[in-house]
Amino acid sequence: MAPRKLAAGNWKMNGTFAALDQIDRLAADLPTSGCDVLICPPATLVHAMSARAAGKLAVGGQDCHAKTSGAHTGDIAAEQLKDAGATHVILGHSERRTDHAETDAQVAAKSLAAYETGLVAVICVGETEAQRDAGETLDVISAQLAGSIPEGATAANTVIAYEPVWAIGTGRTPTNEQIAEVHALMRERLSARFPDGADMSLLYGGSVKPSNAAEIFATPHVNGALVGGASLKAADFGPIITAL
Ligand code: G2H
Repeated sequence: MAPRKLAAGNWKMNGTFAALDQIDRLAADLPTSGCDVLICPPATLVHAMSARAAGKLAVGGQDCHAKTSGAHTGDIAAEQLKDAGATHVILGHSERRTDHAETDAQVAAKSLAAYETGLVAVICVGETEAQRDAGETLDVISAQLAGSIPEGATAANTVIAYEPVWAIGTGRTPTNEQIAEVHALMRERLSARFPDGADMSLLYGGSVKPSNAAEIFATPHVNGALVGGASLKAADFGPIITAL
């Protein structure tokens, strides 16, 4: 099995019910090219979006707790996301790692909770600008992969997103050579550790937009994108999906 192509949108803390109009516009124009399309809205919109998307695209959460229930004010369980219609959940996004001090071990525990619930974990890794400048990128990515992906990961339950922290929401993107270097490392590490690691989908994320999507998608081992700002409007996300 070859890695599946995936165009994933991460709405972050953006969007109210009115934004679901974008889903209607996007769904009306989706290519039938065989790539999967996923949108991860704020938790408040997961249920309504999945009803509105009605099998045309997948809907996911942006985080889940490692536990199934309990006294965890403000958190959400994988089962609750699934109950609302989610099929995926983003885990270990750099904004979670920075704003909520999430560690690799916590990301791995959350990923296990996703697997046990039947959600696909979209596990994010990425270096800071200081780490890249210090020549530590490949070591950082290797350590994050080792620590954030639990045993039991398969090509069916796991997608990996490489998101350089310095490229997120900045309009800056790595060169194709830099993306290729990291994606080749990820493919090598995943293939060495998991029986079907060669088939796991690998996404690039960080300032993907219609004007750079095709070039990024032409990079070896890039099977799609995790798109933030440009996923909020169908007029931007649509061409990115088409480029894949
Ligand atoms: C990186 C990305 C989506 P943006 O966080 O995960 O956001 O495309 O806005 O850089």
